[in-house]
Amino acid sequence: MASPDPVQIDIDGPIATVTINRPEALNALNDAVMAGLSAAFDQIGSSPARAVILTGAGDKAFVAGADIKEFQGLDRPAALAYAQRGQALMLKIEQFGAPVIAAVNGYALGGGCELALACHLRIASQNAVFGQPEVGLGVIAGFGGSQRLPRLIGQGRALDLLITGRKIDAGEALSWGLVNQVTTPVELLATCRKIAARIARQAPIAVCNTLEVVNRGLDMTLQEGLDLEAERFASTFETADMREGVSAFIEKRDPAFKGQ
Ligand code: DAK
Repeated sequence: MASPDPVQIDIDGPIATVTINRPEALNALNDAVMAGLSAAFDQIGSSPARAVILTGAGDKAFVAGADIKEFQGLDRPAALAYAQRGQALMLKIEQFGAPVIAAVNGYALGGGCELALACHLRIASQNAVFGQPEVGLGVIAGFGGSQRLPRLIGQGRALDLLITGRKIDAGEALSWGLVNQVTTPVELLATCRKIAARIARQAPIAVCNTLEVVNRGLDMTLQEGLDLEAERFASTFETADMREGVSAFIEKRDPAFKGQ
């Protein structure tokens, strides 16, 4: 019997849902899942989807980390290649042309927390658990956690997770700004769909430019970031969507954006 796809994609109008489907291993990121995720974002990139929801199958885990069983036997060059491959996947998600919402439905540990960090918004269910327990395995975060976590929640809180390996619950994650919102497990996907639908009603080029300016701006001086913002602001004046948005406001109607 063929094994089920490790990553499932469902595209429903403007909203794509990507589900990591390895619940028996708490959706740990093995080779097949990482390749499946990369292919999923390629496929969605050439679809009309305007927002993506990323979640894990089952009710226990978003992703419980990189697959620890695949670490055995890795030597230093192989570990470097492994980290670079994981980092490339996280960058692909972070630089995706439409917002990606992590629907965190349980454990988000190690590479799973890093995957959530690469997404643009994080919505957690009350049973979500976050942590970077790598130091307890004798390794360090290798998929961008040491860089994205301090950028998001500050150096002190990031180091608290990264060097103690302790886990925090959804409430603490919310109070730290690690997640945007907490819901009941039952309401998690519906909440994410509502947010995705709202994003999908906005002008897609403007949303995409905003993601780029915010993400790239974090690595720039203030002046460089302002220059990039001004350039992208000006470029939206060449879009049909900008003319539609302004006309709709003046005519007191909802805009119909085409992504052009
Ligand atoms: N990898 C592989 N299998 C995993 C897994 C993981 N990360 N997490 C869970 N599983 C598997 C378990 O082995 C078990 O499989 P069987 O024994 O049934 O075959 C199944 O999922 C169910 O797990 P448990 O029986 O343990 O379930 P519990 O409810 O009792 O416990 C738990 C849940 C999440 C507390 C526990 O499973 C756990 O502690 N899991 C490991 C969490 C963890 O340490 N995650 C961080 C992984 S390290 C790098 C690149 C990347 C990274 C580091 C370096 N470089 C190359 C430099 C990233 C590292 C990580 O992500």
